[in-house]
Amino acid sequence: MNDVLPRRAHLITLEGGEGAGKSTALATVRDCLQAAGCTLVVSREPGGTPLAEQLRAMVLHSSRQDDADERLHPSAELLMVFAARAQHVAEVINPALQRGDWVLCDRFTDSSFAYQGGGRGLPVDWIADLERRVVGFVPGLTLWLDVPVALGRSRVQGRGGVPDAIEREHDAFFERVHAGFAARVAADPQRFVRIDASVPLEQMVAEVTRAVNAYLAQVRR
Ligand code: Z5A
Repeated sequence: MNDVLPRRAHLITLEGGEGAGKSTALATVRDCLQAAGCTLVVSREPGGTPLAEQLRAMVLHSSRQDDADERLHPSAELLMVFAARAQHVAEVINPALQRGDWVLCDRFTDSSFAYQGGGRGLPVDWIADLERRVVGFVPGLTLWLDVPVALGRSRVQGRGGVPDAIEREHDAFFERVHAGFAARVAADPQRFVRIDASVPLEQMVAEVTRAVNAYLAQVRR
């Protein structure tokens, strides 16, 4: 499915469940790329442009509580993350790649397969179709920060604040998300590097650094 879409070597994405340590990994990848002299755009999904950030707020802060008058339907959620992505790809990612810059993105299309496909149970072929029509390419490298659901959730529990629409979901949802990521990795093992995110942060940082430097060496060969 994925293998028919071209890769964009200068696009690196980070994926993972809650509490996987994406913030630390993002800073690590950014540092590696900058140390190698790469001109870099750092972005995130959903979001990355003013309009896409508005869509992000609508998706994450919509009421999915049981007592809400109107819930965001899973297919509406999928279309909204892809609407945000369409904007982000057109306004930020494509122009940066065309300039020859690097793009580092905190989450990308794999999150839609994991959350809306795995978590919400929407058909994977819908998502693949949207990916093909709206995006048309896959990253050159995707780091999957793999952490067991219970450990990841325990890390973010003390964070405070009002949980968003996805954070309010139950463990079973996050187990399906995890399985969704694992299926993506299994389907495209050359693009993904699995990072063990259950280890102490310094160890995770070392693993991320190794993976990015190996990738840079391969791309620049
Ligand atoms: N979403 C979607 O549904 N469909 C889509 O297509 C896309 C996204 C693109 C927002 O993403 C939501 O959007 C996300 C999926 C959905 N929902 N969820 N859940 P986000 O990336 O903005 O939100 P997030 O996943 O909740 O990010 P996060 O909580 O910031 O995760 P994190 O970056 O992995 O967590 P962290 O801040 O780096 O770490 C959390 C804490 O754990 C922190 O105190 C760390 O110090 C600690 N930590 C992390 N790693 C370690 C290790 N190794 N040891 C010890 N402590 C650690």
